[in-house]
Amino acid sequence: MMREQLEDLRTRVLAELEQVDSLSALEDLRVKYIGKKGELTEILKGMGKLSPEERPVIGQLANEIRQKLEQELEQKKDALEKAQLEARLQEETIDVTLPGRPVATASRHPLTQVIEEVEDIFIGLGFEVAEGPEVETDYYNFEALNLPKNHPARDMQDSFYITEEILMRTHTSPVQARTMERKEGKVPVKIICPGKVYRRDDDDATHSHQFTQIEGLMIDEGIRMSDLKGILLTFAKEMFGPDQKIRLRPSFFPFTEPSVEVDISCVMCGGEGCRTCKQTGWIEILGAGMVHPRVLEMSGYDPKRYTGFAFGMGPDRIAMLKFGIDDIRHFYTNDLRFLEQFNRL
Ligand code: FA5
Repeated sequence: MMREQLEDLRTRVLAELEQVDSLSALEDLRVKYIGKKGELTEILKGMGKLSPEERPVIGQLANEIRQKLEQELEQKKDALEKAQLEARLQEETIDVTLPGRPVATASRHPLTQVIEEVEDIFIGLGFEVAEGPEVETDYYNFEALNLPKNHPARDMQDSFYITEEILMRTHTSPVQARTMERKEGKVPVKIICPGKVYRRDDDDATHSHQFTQIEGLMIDEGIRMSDLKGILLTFAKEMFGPDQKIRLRPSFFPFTEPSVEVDISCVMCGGEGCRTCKQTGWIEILGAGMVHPRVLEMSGYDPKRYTGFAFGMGPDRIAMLKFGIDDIRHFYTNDLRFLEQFNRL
């Protein structure tokens, strides 16, 4: 009786196993028939009723059947797992002949490119790069540069004030005073300082309320105006080409005496006269001069012993000339169509 039950169980399990097509169905089958509470266990509960002669025979048969079924189930499991892996590999096959998706790469902003080019030229001439804060005190932005409170020349550079004494710097010149203080009267001082500056200017094609400047400062014994001219001419030739000329026009800055505006021969027409240079053949690129004795004195340098020159240029305008850009606002509106033209891969 029990023998038939066991053999019937084996036949059924083997037949059902044929139909199983998933790992979860296989597990269900295992639990149902040979699991702890499965049908085999149920049948074996009847062992107690068997005669002592029958018991070992049936016991052995039950073990054989269990082993056989476990083996069959294991084999089926391997087969199913293999098939599943195959299917997955098939599904996830990569077609290496498909064109790749382009990787979006960032590039350096055109202004950064120009600033770095200017830095490289001056580093080649022995200058060091210095930096200073964009949120500046009235003292460094104006007073230490010989622009006392209520001085009319302050009108040339209206700013954004945070408090009465703290403002967004209007030029990079405060770094001059900061550097001289840091150097504690030692020479030589030879720095250039690039950075952002802010002015309450009306925005138009050539003016922005936030723009960049690069300050230059050189102090030592015996520095003369001809040194300034030589350095700036070298810079202009390096930046715009060997035929560049420069022109110095008298001007006024409270922190330099004498002061000049420096023009380069027009890079568009070579000095012939065109729209860009308003038919003059010249384009203004920076302000400069010999450091005012009072500025030297305020920052701890003896003006009887030391002299120096300083200049401040606008890289925005230089970049406009270099790349032929007609509106300064393009630099600050973050339009990728504009910026991507300056990718250097
Ligand atoms: C100054 O800012 C002086 N600190 C420069 C200087 C330094 C003179 C050291 C002497 C010694 P100015 O205001 O001219 O000077 O500005 C210098 C340059 O900044 C200009 O030639 C121009 O290229 C640029 N610039 C000025 N205002 C703007 C603006 N609103 N938008 C874009 N560029 C500007």
